[in-house]
Amino acid sequence: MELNQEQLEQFRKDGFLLIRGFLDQKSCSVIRDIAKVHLKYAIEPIETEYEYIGIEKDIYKKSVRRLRQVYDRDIVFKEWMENREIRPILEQVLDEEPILVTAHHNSIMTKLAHTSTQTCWHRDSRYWNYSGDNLVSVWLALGVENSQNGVLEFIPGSHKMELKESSFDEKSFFQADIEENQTLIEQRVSFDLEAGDIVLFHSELLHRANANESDEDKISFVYTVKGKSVEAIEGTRSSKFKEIAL
Ligand SMILES: O=C(O)CCC(=O)C(=O)O
Repeated sequence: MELNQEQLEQFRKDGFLLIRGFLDQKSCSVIRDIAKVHLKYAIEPIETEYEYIGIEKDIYKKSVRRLRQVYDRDIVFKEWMENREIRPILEQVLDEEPILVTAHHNSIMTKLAHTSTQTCWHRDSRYWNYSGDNLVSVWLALGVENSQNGVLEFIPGSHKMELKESSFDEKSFFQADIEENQTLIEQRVSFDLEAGDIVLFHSELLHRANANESDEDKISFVYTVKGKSVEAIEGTRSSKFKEIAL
């Protein structure tokens, strides 16, 4: 499959692109079922809500925010990350050979019912260390995602914006409660997703998500690819995990 010119231009302009119904329902449910087992037993490596927000509450200590390092957990996860159908698309958006990064994302990302917290506005580059910013993440919905259960929200075009340091807090979150950021935040967009929909988004794109206010867990898959010319900076977390040429 390849993107048409309009889709490619949209990705370049907005920094994200939604592709509906990319993965079939059967494959989604196989991935989801395996993910649920890993979530049920909180199989390491994981990130808990506590590790993300730092609030010392038992529910957050027990609540898995994401399963990390999923590439090596199960052949089914690996196969999705090495899916051949998506490769021409990745090559188009990166405009060079795609390399799978396992240091970042490489996750089953959740918003578990009743115990999740919001994800604040950020650029993924806040904790990534590369020689350039030609990195794109692939988000796969494994069920319904909407504003009630914490669907992703994006600020179109923010991947190209030069933003002031004062717009971010000490953890490099784009501050939602200061006047100077409101005009941009008002431009946010989101779209309801169904299992099998994918969203491609640029590493510099501002995005966030609400906590899950529904009674069902939200489970998604996210992995990242970089252009071949982009290099992980030595001595950082970004350089400590393998990369796979697709
Ligand atoms: O919480 C989410 O659903 C999104 C997570 C995210 O954007 C991230 O961890 O970089």
